[in-house]
Amino acid sequence: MIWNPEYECIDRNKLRELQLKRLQTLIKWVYNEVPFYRNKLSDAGVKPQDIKSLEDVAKLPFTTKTDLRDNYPFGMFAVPMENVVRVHSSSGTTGKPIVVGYTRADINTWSELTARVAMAGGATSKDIAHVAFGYGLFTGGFGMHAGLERIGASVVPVSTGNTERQIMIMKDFGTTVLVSTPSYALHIAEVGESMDVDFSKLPLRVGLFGAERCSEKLRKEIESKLCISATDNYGLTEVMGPGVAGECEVKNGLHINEDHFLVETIDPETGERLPEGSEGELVFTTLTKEAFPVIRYRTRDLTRLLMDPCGCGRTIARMEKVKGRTDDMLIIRGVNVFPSQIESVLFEIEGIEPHYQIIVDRKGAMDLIRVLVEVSSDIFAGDMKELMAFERKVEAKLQTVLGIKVDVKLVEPKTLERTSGKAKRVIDKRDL
Ligand code: DLL
Repeated sequence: MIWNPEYECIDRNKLRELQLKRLQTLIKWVYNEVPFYRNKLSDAGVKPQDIKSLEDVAKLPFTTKTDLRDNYPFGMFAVPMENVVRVHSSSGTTGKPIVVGYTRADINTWSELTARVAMAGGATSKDIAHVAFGYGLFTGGFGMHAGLERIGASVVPVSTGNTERQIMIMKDFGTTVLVSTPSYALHIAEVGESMDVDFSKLPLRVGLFGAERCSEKLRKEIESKLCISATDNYGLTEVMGPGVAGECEVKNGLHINEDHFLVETIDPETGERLPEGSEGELVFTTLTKEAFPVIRYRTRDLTRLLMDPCGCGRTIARMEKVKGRTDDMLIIRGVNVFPSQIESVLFEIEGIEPHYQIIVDRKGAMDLIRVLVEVSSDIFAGDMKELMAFERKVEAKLQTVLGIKVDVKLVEPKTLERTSGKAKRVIDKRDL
């Protein structure tokens, strides 16, 4: 089902007209209201009246995470605080967090957009939706909550923690939709198994996942363990939170809410705009946000844009699943390694569980990379010689794909840390 066919299935020429009108209004607005943008535009020699076509967006300077940090906490807000009705923030591992604000109209737009992705993923007014994203400064809980409520689902705001209790609630309430990170959904499946819960007997049918990468393989694994159909949802605090893009039931890319966000992909090295279909860094310009608009925000997320029509009838563009982040990339002895490459090798090997951790360290001038990976209890129960042979096999596969030697250590099932939020897959001790 489509929540808002007028916009989700809009004629693309009409969409471009709408985007241009909104972009022009936005640039005038930030030029007048946000000193940071006025200075940036002036430095680039751009005046609001220079934006005559959508392509002119390329004349605008990029905004980066550092810009947002430098203006911590409220320096980039485009409205007075009295018009801000909500504040969220992204945690970030180092330095100050990013703080974003929403006006009443922004909150209204946000729930419209999370309503769209929730419905695209299969949720309806008849559902009982269990939201296991954190409610707090993180945008996941409140963001998805509002959209689900808007479509008329019965929302259960469970938030994070106490997995056994969450499973009890799911059983007792007859939950039909689970909203969480994919890694937490997997953890729910695991804990459920240990509690002898038969998910095929529960009414649970849909998973709305997001906030971290979920490979096709992992999706299938969760779908089969929880007996559901799962979709991938993408968003980021700086641009809004969840609701930026989400998969429909065709599951061939995430539909971007283009009437509210102008999307581009760029070469992360040169900043050049890439043609449609080339893989690059996603860049967003918000077209309707009032309190915290961003102009050409560099997400550091890598993917490609798909413009061809989708079987679901939506005309808005899609992005492929995020492949990784530019700042995810590890440089190990001069070789570029993406954690997603390691994951895809591991997940192809029979007997490996979808739980791993990559540890990078340095000994003298030498980078060392070690992958801890859980294996099925059958394999772990085997004799030492077999285990070591299995380790060597995984190491050889990784070396073929990555071109460097990786040290693999198999660990017992359920020993790596589980999280109710985003999984932490990489520990880079070289930064400490
Ligand atoms: O994760 C917002 C969100 C909440 C999206 C709930 C979907 C569902 P941040 O905490 O600011 O916001 O993190 C944003 O997480 O730049 C990506 O690197 C990553 N990310 C988010 N969704 C996906 C996804 C929320 N579906 C950062 N696939 C982004 C891969 C994702 N990465």
